[in-house]
Amino acid sequence: MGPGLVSAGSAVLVVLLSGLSIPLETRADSQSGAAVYQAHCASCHGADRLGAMGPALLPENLSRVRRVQAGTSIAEGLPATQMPAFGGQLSADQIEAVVDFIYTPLVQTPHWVMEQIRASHLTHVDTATLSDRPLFEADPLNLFLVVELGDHHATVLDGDRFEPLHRFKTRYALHGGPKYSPDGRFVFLASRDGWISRFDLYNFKTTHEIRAGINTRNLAVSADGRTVLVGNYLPHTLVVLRADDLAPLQLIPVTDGQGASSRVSAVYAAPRRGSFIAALKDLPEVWELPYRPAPPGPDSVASTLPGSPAEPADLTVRRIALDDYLDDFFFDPEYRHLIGAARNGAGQVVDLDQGRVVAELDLTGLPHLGSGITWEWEGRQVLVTPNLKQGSLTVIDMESWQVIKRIETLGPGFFMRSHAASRYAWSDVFFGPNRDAMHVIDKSTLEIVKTLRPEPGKTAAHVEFTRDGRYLLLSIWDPDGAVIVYDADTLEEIKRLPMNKPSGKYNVWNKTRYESGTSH
Ligand code: DHE
Repeated sequence: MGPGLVSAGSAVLVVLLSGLSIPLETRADSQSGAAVYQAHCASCHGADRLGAMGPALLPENLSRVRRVQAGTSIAEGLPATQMPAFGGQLSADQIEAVVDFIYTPLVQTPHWVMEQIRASHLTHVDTATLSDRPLFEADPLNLFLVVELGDHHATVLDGDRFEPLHRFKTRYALHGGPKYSPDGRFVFLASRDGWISRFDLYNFKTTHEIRAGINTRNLAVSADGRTVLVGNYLPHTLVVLRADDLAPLQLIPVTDGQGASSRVSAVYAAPRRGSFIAALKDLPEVWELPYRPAPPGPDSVASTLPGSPAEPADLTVRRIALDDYLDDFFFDPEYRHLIGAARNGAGQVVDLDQGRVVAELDLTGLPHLGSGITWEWEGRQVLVTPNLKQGSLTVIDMESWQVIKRIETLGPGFFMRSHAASRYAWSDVFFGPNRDAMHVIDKSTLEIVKTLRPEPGKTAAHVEFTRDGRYLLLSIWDPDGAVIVYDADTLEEIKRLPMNKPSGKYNVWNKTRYESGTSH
């Protein structure tokens, strides 16, 4: 559900947001800023400034952005985001006015407390009536969920026959990878406006929903399948939910204990540590939140520990101090190291056991570590990451943390993918004139061996492999788009399925098994 403007045109705007009622009284000197905002910014950032497709624009969420930088971003756009340049349409005075406006506090600080979270909880079906076997003929572990951003739907795809099995409406503007329960039956989806949905893939039904925040980043599911953790931009909170029915269990304010609070950059499950990791945007800290003792070995990654208590326990926070902020990050396969980068490109390696920074990384531009993948190269493990600002991929030795190679590409990229069974890695060119190109990299030579242009003029992005790694799906990121199936070895096109701006695609097996070639 998107935020709705109920009354506009006066100095006091009132917004109703499924339970949120916020007077948006603005100071007289920001009136023209308010008008410019409504005309040019509201469609993405929300009429209420609480975020929609774009992030919330409030002083508490702009603490790291100087006013002059905000003005530059409005005039020139912001690299690696959907933020366009308005310099051609707005005068310098108008830009200044809108900057004033977004730095003006709302009369009432928006809050979304436990009582409101609890009141938003929805049960859509009586789960006792649901089948515990799939109601379709297909391998349930080789399904794909394809998010179609164009009309806010998701398609469930049979990963063997490449046929759609079901299509359903999602909340407005899903963002971040949906996360599966360890058995692959349930998928958890997060929308930018805070709604968390639990969808049953065996029965094709949304079972429960809850609004965990006003402007949400993403969610993570614990490896034992019992707990969901949600990270928010607004308010500055983490929300713990019971995975069985999304009942809210705990609300954790994200503060340093001395008056400063922070947006959450992202949350992840670190299965072998038995914990969640939360990266913070406005505090130079990373938080670890253990939910149970770490399981004994790699095979127990997706299992429930015998003797686990019936209710997930309260999470406690272990704080790890950093040298810099973490805007984007990546884990090594053992979840021992966290490799993080700030938006200025500085990279640091945090040893999560020791709780300290152990290496600096020679990164430039804006590395997109969240889309990095690992593979073995000449007897060592390498991390390869696209760059949101530069036309290159960075190959990093994961023992020495030295950069081995920068692979030149046709432009900045967003997503990378491979599979243990494939000799190739795929990397898109998401930005610029070559955004219709997709590079194929030979993992043994670290060279681009082929550049495909699946639909000239339309963005080609985001690849995901089938469970066995023999085929892969690629998005044509356009309302009149498609998911294209390729043979991972011959690189030949196999099939084209029309879709409405398909963004990410998520294979149940690869996600629940933490396949090294995909994001987690
Ligand atoms: Fe994303 C994942 C952050 C803009 C599409 N994006 C993520 C994750 C983070 C992140 C931290 C990992 C969470 C997860 O998967 O659980 N994204 C950011 C930003 O900071 C940024 C640059 C600005 C913002 O608006 O928040 C940003 N992202 C975008 C887009 O503009 C994209 C292209 C379109 C959209 O949906 O808004 C986009 N992001 C995605 C997708 C994933 C994602 C498809 C999941 C990738 C995956 O394969 O797992």
